[in-house]
Amino acid sequence: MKSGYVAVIGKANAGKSTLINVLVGEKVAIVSPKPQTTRNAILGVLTREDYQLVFVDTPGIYKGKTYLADLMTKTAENAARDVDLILYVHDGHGGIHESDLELIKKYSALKIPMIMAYTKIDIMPRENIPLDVKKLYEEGVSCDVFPVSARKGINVKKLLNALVERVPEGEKMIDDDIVSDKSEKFMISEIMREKILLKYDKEIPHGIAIIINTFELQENGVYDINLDIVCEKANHKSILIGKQGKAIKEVSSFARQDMEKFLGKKVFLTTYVKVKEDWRDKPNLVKNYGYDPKNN
Ligand SMILES: Nc1nc2c(ncn2[C@@H]2O[C@H](COP(=O)(O)OP(=O)(O)OP(=O)(O)O)[C@@H](O)[C@H]2O)c(=O)[nH]1
Ligand SMILES: [Mg+2]
Repeated sequence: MKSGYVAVIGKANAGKSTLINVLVGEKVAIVSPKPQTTRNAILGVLTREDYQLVFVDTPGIYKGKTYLADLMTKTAENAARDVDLILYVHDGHGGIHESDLELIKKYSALKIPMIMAYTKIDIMPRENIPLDVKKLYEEGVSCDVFPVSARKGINVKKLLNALVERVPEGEKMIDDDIVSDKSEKFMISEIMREKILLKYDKEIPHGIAIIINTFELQENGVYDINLDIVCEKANHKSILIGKQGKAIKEVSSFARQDMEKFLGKKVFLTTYVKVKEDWRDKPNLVKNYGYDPKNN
């Protein structure tokens, strides 16, 4: 059979996680319109009779100013080292900039086979696609470029076939029924973070960490989940909570519904908002909150 690791690399917000979720056929990574949604390297596994692709979702490349942002960039760079193939994701509707070409060249220099997904074609003028692809080739991009839309499922199958073709012959690496390397508890904390990314603006969601205190299936079949939402400034806490707790109630309710869907069980969710001044710049806190440079 064909089998291999595929690192999914690209700028922040390019559409990497959305594409992986579509390729794998299950939601293994959260998605939001804000850059820096993904913080860890997350495996998404697609197993069929004759192939197994293990996708490594990575934090988008983004020039951040915090220790956590640097760590995320390192996570992405490290993920691209020991893989069989790189799937470079480019946001087609965002145009082609010098910074895109630089990044593409940087990853091409690793001498690992590469394929490019030129994504979000559903929200751009069709006539720009061949012009952009031509421009990429003229600028020295040598890998195959696949225009796709993850949201509308356009050309995703074609891209998948190409990925399978490019990975080596090998053994199955991961059991059939496993789609992600992350625990249910991890996914629960990510669902909470996703809802915060969707609801709040500016720096607030980027300064959030989720700590799960309790994650327990009770005898009555209801999950008891108790978590802390850690933010980095006192004024962020009051915005998170909102007038008479309205904002936090709303976002917790959205999160609970999604958690119930994910777990297939009722959830009793309790959330607390806490402040840890500038935790994103404090390596020990960053580590405590699950972003360990060694395991990332
Ligand atoms: N119209 C359209 N939107 C898309 C498509 N793919 C992703 N998006 C949107 O683009 C935004 C970013 O998507 P993500 O999948 O979170 O992007 P990412 O590259 O994983 O981002 P980071 O984790 O922050 O690096 C979200 O709002 C998605 O819904 C697509 O094919 N078409
Ligand atoms: Mg992502």
